[in-house]
Amino acid sequence: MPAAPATSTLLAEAKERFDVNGFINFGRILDDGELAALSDRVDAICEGRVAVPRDRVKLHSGMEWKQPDGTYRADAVWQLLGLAPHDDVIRAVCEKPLIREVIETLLEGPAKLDTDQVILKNAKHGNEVPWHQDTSYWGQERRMTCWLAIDDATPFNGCMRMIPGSHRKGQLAFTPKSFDGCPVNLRETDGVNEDTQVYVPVRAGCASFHHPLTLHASTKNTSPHRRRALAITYLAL
Ligand SMILES: O=C(O)CCC(=O)C(=O)O
Repeated sequence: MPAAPATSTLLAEAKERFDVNGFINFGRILDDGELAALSDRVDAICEGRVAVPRDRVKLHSGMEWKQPDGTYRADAVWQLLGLAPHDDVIRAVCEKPLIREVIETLLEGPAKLDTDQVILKNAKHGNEVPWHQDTSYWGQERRMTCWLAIDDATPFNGCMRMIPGSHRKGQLAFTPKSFDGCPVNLRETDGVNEDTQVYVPVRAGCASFHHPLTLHASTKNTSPHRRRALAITYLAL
């Protein structure tokens, strides 16, 4: 299925919903061919068939990537960090004009590609991501994230949860927190009330966009279906 053209009406409606909620489920970004190319490239990197700098491939703690027989264990990988400068397929997706157009509409001005990460929740063992605001990692610069699903993301395999309107609360207190299997300390916002949370399922090839102050989280993947997403962040110029 092709991505719909971003008409000015579509973008204006997206901006209106975004300003109220702090996120939008935008719809289709990649056509079927682009999605298949991205999915295959992520598999090829995780399976060691396409080389990228080793320090960009992040592993679950306690798991080895390269096995004694020389093969790679793809499900040891939980994150591919900052691959746009190193991989043409990932870079082409990150620089897709439709993504820039939506982001520049939401930010109300020009922006440049800042970071990219593929976050993998492998079947039955993907990590939990605690409630957080992206500003607790980055500070208050004006950024926008496009969260592009590579597989269908559902409440069963760890889609994002968000708290509508939380982007208007400013920076909230947070605490570093470690999780089983996750080798880095994540930051958890203190005392989040989940009563108004919504699940944000996203079909493969589609994307949500979120404000850096929006409270969001995702649960573990306890399902047999993997959940991979490419989170692309632009910085306002
Ligand atoms: O993919 C996830 O589960 C979390 C992603 C996230 O926190 C983000 O893109 O800011």
